[in-house]
Amino acid sequence: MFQRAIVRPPTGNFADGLTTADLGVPDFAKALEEHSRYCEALERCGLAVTRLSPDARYPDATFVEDTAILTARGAVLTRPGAPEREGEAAAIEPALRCFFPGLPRIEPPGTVDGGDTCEAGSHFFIGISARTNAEGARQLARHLAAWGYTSAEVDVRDVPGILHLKSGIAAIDGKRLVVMEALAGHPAFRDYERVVVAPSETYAANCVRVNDALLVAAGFPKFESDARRLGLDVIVLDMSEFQKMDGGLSCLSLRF
Ligand code: CIR
Repeated sequence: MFQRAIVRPPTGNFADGLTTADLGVPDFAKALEEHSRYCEALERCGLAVTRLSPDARYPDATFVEDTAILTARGAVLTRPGAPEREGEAAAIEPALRCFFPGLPRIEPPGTVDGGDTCEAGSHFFIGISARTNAEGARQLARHLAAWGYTSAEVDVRDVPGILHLKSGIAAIDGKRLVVMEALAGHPAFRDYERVVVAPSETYAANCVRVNDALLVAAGFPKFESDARRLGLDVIVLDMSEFQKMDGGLSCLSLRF
């Protein structure tokens, strides 16, 4: 069960962040509104939400998930792979140390974005992407192994349309995954029950299990109807402004 989440509302220069989506310029007021609904949803799931101050030095800093990997047994500070975002890890470190005093970090030349890790029970999938390199993945796997977690790498560099591994998969629990169609046949996922997300709805694959609920993005009717059969409380959230900046539901919080 998650008890807490850390979030950082978007800053006024949020639109200056990195993006490959061709969906237009995000509306800041609407992004704030969507972020606040997102925090309310986490609270509805029973989490105490720590809201950090917006950080204008880093337009992408609202995507806090990329700065750390938090587990029930320990946490790792990442080294985000985009040079523009590297400083975000140091910016969030003091807040994380309040909860995780022992906080090893990914060291150069390793890079890891939190969006490339997916925890399914006591197993982690670690994506190799444009942001997470092989050295970063190895360092992370070593930390996880020391805490008794197994892990497997999944190379997503040739999978079109996704930034991070978790742009294309989500864990419902230790046995069930949500997987975009292009990754559904990957050998790493062979032993899991899979809810396959149609190519027209790939963005919906980035859903988030929070205690008894599943947070899903609005606007993806087929996936939403599949999600409603999973036996969870489905909470639908408008993510339009974050999608314009390549961000999804998981990126907006660190849950622990
Ligand atoms: C970036 O390109 O880094 C941000 N604009 C979006 C990061 C999304 N993070 C995530 O999926 N974990």
